[in-house]
Amino acid sequence: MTTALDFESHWMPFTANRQFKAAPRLLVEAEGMYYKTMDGRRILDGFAGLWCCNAGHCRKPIAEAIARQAATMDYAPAFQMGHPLSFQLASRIAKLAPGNLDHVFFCNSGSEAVDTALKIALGLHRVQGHGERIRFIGRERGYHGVGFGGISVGGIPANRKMFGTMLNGVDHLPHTHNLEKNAFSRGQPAWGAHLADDLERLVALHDASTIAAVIVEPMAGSTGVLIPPKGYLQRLREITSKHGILLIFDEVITAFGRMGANFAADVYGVQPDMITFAKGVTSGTVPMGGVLVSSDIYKAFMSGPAGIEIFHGYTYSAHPLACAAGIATLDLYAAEGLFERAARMAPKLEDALHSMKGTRHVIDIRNHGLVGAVELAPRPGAPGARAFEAYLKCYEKGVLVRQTADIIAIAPALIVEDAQIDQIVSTLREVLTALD
Ligand code: PXG
Repeated sequence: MTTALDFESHWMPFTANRQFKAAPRLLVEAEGMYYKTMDGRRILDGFAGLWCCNAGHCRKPIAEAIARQAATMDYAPAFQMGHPLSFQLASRIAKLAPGNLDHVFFCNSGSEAVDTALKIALGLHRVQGHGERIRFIGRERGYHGVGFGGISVGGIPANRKMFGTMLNGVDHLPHTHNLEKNAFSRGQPAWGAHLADDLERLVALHDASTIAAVIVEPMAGSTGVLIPPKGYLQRLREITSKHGILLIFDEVITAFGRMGANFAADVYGVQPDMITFAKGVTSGTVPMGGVLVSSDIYKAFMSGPAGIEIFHGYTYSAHPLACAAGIATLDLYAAEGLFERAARMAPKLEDALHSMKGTRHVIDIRNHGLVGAVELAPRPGAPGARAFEAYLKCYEKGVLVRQTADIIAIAPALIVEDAQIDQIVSTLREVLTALD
C-alpha cells in the first residue's frame, strides 16, 4: 500500500526527509492511547502525538463537536465580525487561567502565539509611553516555535543558524541543565535558582528601560525536558517585576493538564504577565493557539485612541472549528477530571522512569507532572545517533516516544493507564539494553 504513494512532493517538517522516505512510518488511525500504522500494527502513543492530544485520540465528544460545527458554519470573518464560540471559549480559558490573566488573543499555533505575545509586549510599552522598551530576553535551549520572533528568543542553535540575524536586540539567559548537580532529580531539581540572577547582569548590561519582556518555558519541553530548579521561576518573577519587565510563560506544552494542573504557572506558583498556549487547548484536533494577557494589559490597549487597538491577527484567529473543538475539549477535560488524573498518574510515571537508573547508556532521568525524559550518553562523534536509533527501535516494538539530541522524552495523554506506563518504560529499557 505504501509503495503506491508518491512521497516526493511533500517536504516534511523537522524530518530527515531522505531517511524517512526510504523507510516511511505512516499512521492511519488513532483511538485513545493508540495509533494504527499503515501496515496494521498497533502503536502505544507515549507522546500524545507531539505533546498535544492530552485527552487521548479521536475522542467522540470532540470529533462530534467539530463535525457539527463544520456542517453549521464553516468559517466566519475574523476581522470586524465575530461568532459566539470564540467568546465562549475565551471566557472558559480565562476562568482556568491563574490570577488576572483574563483576556485571550487567538491564533493557530504555538509559533503564532509566541510572535503575538512578543508583539503585544512591544505594543503595550508603546501605548504606555515606553516605546524604547524593545529588547527581549529568552533563554539558551528555549523553544518558542519557528517564527522569526520565536527563533530569535529561542535558544536551540540548529533552529537558528540557517536563518540570518533574526530579531535585533535579543539576549539570552543561561539554561538550567546541569548533570553534575542535578542528575536523576525527581521533580524540581534543588540546584540552580541562582541562574535566574543572570537576568540582573543582562539588565545591567542593556538597562532595564530598553527591555520589553523575558520569555521562558516554565518547563522546557522541546529541548529535552528541563525542569525548573526550585525557586528559579520565582526569582525571574522578582527581577522582572522590580524592573518593569514583562514575564511571558510559554505554556504551549505545559498548559491544559500536562503538569497536573490548568497551567504550569499554577504548579510553580508564579504569576506571569502573559501565557502562550496551543496544542492541548483542542487536544491536538484542530490547530489553535492563543495568548492569555492580564486585565491590565488589555485595559491599556483599550484606553488608546478609538479604532483598531492592535494591528495584528490571522485569517483563522478563533476559527469556528477550532473553537468548537476547544469548548468540547475543555468540557471533556472537566467531565473526566483529566488534569487531576494527570497529577495522580505523575508519581507512577516518576517511579517507572526512575526504575531505569542503571540501565545501559542512561546518564539522567528527570520528570515533572506527566512528562519525563531519559538522557543517554552520546555515541562518540555521533551526537543524537543513539537516541534516534532507540526511538526507531521503540517504534518497531510498538511504542512511540520522542527523541531530541540524546534525550528520549515521554508525555502520554492524560488518560494513560498504569500498564501503559509500564509498557513504555519496559520497551525503552529492553531497547537500550540491546543497543550499542
Ligand atoms: N512554544 C513551545 C514551548 C513549544 O513547545 C511552540 C512554541 C511552537 O508551537 P507550534 O504549534 O508552532 O509548533 C512549541 C512547539 C517536541 C516538539 O518534540 C515540540 C513542539 C512542537 C513539535 C515537537 O518536543 N513544540
